[in-house]
Amino acid sequence: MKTKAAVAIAAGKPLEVMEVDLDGPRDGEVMVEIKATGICHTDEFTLSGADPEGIFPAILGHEGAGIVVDVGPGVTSRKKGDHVIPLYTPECRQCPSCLSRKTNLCTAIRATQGQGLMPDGTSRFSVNGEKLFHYMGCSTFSNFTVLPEIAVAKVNPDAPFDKICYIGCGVTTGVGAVINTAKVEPGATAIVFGLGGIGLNVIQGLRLIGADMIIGVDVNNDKKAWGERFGMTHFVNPNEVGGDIVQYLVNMTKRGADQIGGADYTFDCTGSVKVMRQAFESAHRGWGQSIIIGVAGAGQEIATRPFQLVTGRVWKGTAFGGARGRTDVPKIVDWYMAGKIEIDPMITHKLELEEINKGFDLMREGKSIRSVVVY
Ligand code: NAD
Ligand code: AHE
Ligand code: ZN
Repeated sequence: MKTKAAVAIAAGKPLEVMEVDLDGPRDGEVMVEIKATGICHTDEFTLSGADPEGIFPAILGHEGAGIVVDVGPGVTSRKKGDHVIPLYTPECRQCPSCLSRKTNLCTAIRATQGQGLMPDGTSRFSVNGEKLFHYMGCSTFSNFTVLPEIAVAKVNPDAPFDKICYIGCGVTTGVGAVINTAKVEPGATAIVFGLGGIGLNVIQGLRLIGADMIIGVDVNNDKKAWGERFGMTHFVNPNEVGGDIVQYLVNMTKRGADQIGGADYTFDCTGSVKVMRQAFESAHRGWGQSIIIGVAGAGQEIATRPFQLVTGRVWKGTAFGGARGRTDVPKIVDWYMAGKIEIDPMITHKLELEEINKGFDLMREGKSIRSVVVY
């Protein structure tokens, strides 16, 4: 069949909206009509050429919601008409990682997914006979896409697609980093570096869990009001502190008789390795945990003095907020429907597919929290 898609022809080039060919679902696969998709910074990361797994021409997008319109042979867990969210972190419940109960990083299809292919090693997308690659197993910048059934979460059919698409990455990543990865406890102190589409969801996750002091750090002063809107208690612009940002934050978080500063939990939501170090070193001596959420480009490395770890700080990372997609994503949709978490105010722009490059520009300029393309 034919479908409309925004194609990433090459790194650093604007997406091109065109009609492409899409083959039907094969064994264990479903076809989904994508109704809405968010634009995440990771799409920009890959489009920029910084992603070592970046492969072109490809159909990007990994933050979608839609309806199952066709199922391939052998599909048992999904049916036509199901409302679903595609999962770039699938949940097969059978691989050693799923069975370990220690991680959400299902390995069932990770190898082919990273090569831009379906699990059988082929692509369902082409244009004029030329293969187009899938992206993160999702390719939500296409009106119709094909996914393995283990990579779709079935969700409440009353939930609006143009909001819950954000649960396909940003919301789950931010809230999940707090709940699943850091396991923040009520009364904790936390510092969130980068108040974009991910950082604001970390902040609302911290509010949900009952953290006391929630410090937001961003180089863009417009983000102060955004952070406060979702529960941030203090804002710091590192360019305005007139000294070392780590020392400044450590002083801000001093408490107790020994007056040792540092936060119980810190989160990098920028993708800058320099900021990752600042976040780590702002964690409390003895127990502070720092969670890396941001994704950094090929060749970039993190550094710190080993002393920082010797003295009890813990450096962790998280993908998709540690969420097990088929199990956890429907619950997060229900939390949204019950008013426990907010999404609507973070969706600052709604676009048509033809305007998708404007969505990338708004993100690069720091003018959007989330742009959502509605098909
Ligand atoms: P975004 O562009 O919406 O937000 C980034 C924010 O960081 C902006 O507000 C920007 O002003 C701020 N910032 C930039 N440099 C800074 C600095 N030096 N100090 C403080 N703040 C700074 O991006 P996003 O969609 O929120 O994504 C954030 C990062 O998370 C990206 O690297 C993205 O690829 C990554 N990400 C990771 C996962 C995961 O599963 N680990 C999931 C989604 C996104
Ligand atoms: N391809 C990149 C890695 C990018 C990355 O870490 N992606 C996150 C999700 S970001 C969503 O916006 C992720 O899920 N990582 C786990 C995984 O298996 O990819 C690179 O650096 O090679
Ligand atoms: Zn994302």
